[in-house]
Amino acid sequence: MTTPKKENDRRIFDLLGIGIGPFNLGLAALSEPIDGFSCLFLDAKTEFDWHPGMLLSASRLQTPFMSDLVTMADPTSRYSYLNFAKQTGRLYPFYIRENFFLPRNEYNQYCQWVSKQLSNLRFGFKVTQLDYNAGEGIYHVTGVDRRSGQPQTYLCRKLVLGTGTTPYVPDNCPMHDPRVMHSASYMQQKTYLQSQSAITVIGSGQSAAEIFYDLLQDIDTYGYQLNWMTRSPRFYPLEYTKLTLEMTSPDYVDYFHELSPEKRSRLIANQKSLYKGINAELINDIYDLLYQKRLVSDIQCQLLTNVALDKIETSGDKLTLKFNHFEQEYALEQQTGAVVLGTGYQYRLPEFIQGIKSQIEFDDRGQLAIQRDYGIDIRGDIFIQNAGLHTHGISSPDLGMGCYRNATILQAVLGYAPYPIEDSIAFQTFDPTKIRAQQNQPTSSPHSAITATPSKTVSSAAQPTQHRNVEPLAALRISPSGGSVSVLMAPHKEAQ
Ligand SMILES: Cc1cc2nc3c(=O)[nH]c(=O)nc-3n(C[C@@H](O)[C@@H](O)[C@H](O)COP(=O)(O)OP(=O)(O)OC[C@H]3O[C@@H](n4cnc5c(N)ncnc54)[C@H](O)[C@@H]3O)c2cc1C
Repeated sequence: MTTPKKENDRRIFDLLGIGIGPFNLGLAALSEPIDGFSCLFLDAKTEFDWHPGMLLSASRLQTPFMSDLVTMADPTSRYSYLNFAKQTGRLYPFYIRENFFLPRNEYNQYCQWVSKQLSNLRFGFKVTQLDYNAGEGIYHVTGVDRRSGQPQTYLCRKLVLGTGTTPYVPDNCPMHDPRVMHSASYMQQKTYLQSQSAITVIGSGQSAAEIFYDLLQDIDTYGYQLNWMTRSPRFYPLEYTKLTLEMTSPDYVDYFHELSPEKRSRLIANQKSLYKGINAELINDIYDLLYQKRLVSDIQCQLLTNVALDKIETSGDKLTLKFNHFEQEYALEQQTGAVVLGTGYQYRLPEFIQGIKSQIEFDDRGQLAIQRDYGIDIRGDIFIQNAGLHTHGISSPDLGMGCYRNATILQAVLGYAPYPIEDSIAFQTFDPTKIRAQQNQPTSSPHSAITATPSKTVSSAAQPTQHRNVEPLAALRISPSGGSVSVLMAPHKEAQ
């Protein structure tokens, strides 16, 4: 880390990151080699730990290992997964395993390995307040050291909010009752859950499916009844076909961001199977395990779709769950010992933002108006990670697009692109108006062209010349189609 400059005996960082989940950890790893650029990343946790309540032994990443912290921006970085595998003696086993999808536990170990090598991270520091000194153009980031309980304030010129999403709990769920829990705390509650005579899992996303599968493995050992209820019309798979995966791309972000907020919100509602479904492989594993278990014992299992949870009654020894079946308009009740809510996660603007909220831009619906370069304020000083499902589309929570977003944020902060940014990778064209432009564009090479990217903000902090061996203001434009192949797709309609 480059030491922050001292002004009037105060240390002022060029950039402060709040929250160290995978996205800001990736930004820290990409920032560290940049000469003359001082940054610090803060996290309330005492160490990096990725969704510890969902580190099930059989779970794996839903994105390939190249969705690590740095590779898609800089494949030569020493913070890549492959370097981690090499340094920890795992490269050959990884090679022989021939599986792109890392166990979730291994991804966590990899991130912890990176976090231990970076000098620009500070754990155990919870940010509680942000203020802005307009005269100096400096942000004051105040928080509390969790070990000492002492307050401290850091100063910086730019900010990146990476506080992640929080578990979503429907209003009608009494979380004060210890028998009702969110999937985010599953591993901590597993022993308790397995002591119950009946367990109900609600929801049909990946987390709910993984928990159902995990509990199903032991159903005959513990003898509990296991129920899986969802309001979705079916246990639907995550769509993972290649032309659809092209919608997790800079091209699609461009297209999506240009649409009106109304159109974007309609689209996102129709794209659930692209980011919320269950791995098809896991759905089949669940089926096969149900089949095997039924062969050897009379297991008690109930799977029901189309049922919305109306109420959880907590009086009495058992919980009473009241559901409504959508299609039949039929009310049903279920007695159970404990409930696991696989109801997902949502973004909430952190409380500490209050002091600078007037500088943040919101749309007519009160949602964050996130700019194309992930900026959220009037000056272009504050950037945000993983909060733009409504502005940047399905790639917002995707680990595979983290490097792209971080390279884009760095370009906006520094005024030059320290890492080349691909702006066109898809074979298909999402925006029909671009076809004519592509046809008229001379391409020197069928696979690449260099375009200069105009910079929005020029940092007083780091200068292009100070950076290592990366060309300033260069953005790589890669078009695999070379302009000759074009698959037109209107994403709001089913592809035929
Ligand atoms: C169980 C699970 C599995 C997933 N698997 C995948 C996958 O395989 N592939 C994929 O593409 N995506 C996956 N995702 C989605 C992906 O977006 C998240 O996994 C990822 O963790 C998001 O990273 P983040 O950096 O936004 O935030 P988080 O990982 O949520 O981290 C946010 C951090 O901010 C800190 N923080 C919050 N408030 C403060 C504060 N006031 N002061 C200081 N620190 C603070 C928190 O302590 C936390 O460490 C998964 C999500 C879940 C829940």
